Amino acid sequence: SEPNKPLIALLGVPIEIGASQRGTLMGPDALRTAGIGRVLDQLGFAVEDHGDLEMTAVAPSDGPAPANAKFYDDIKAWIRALSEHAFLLARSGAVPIFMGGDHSLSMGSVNGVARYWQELNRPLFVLWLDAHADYNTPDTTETGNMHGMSAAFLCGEPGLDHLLGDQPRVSIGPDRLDLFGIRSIDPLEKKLVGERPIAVADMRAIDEFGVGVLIRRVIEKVKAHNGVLHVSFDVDFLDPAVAPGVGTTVPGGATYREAHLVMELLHDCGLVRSVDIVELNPFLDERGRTARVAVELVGSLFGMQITDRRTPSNAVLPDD
Ligand code: B3U
Ligand code: MN
Ligand code: MN
Repeated sequence: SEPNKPLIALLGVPIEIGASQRGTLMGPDALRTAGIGRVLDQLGFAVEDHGDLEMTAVAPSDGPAPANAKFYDDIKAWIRALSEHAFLLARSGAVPIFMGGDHSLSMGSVNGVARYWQELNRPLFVLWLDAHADYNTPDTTETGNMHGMSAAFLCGEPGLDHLLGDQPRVSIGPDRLDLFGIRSIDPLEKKLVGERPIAVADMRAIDEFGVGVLIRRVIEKVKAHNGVLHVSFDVDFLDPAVAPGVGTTVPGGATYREAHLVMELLHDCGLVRSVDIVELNPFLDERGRTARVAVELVGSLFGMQITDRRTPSNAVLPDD
């Protein structure tokens, strides 16, 4: 790769067993077909596609599988491999983009990058763009699907304690998690989120204040702590009319324009160091629409602009 270009590392994580519906294993290839590499290349990045993470190893049975966590042993094998890979990609100086695959993969991607940033003494913040809170534990879940547990696991909630085996578990504090766009939450999950210092921008807040104000609030918090940001983008954050290719669509999601503004503001802040794109299910998509929208949003997240001038803003302009 060319030394003077910033580096983006793409890694496919074709995992589908954390979700209720099959098909997210096709997500990485759909994103490639929709041109994720080409878009980033055109934006001036050196793009390395590391292919798909392969899962051939049989999961070691170290410790009993918790009740209410479906496919625990297989997901455990994925998460361990991915966490190590994510750590190495972050250490390589690249901005990794983890292409899912269902949202259980974030247990590995975020743990791995968090391990890297911890070594550098930079706090990692996580922005969870999602219709769901994904804050279930084996004790609170109603489905047993592990894609609904990833945010809770990352905040150190108990119940999946042996998932990483010998690997360091680098929990992010719940005060460093922002749930953004949520509109579906289970009763016990809601109670647990309420007991934690988690920032929540639900759709009610988005309607009242708009995504601009709310995303700037997230960015200011990260800046105030000299932190960096991981964006975990579940495509069901988007309204089903924009993004039908998801197993768990929930009405009333982010519009096309809201989502682009979120990504543009995140780009301008210059603090995003890693990204997940999860839950894209090409089997349920309509003529590639959802994959294409996801790639367009990645474009905005990495600097695509309508004009090459700064957009007038009612807030403080980003530093030069
Ligand atoms: N909260 C439910 C539903 C769900 C969570 N994440 C998705 N669906 N995609 C659960 O299964 O935990
Ligand atoms: Mn999710
Ligand atoms: Mn979701």
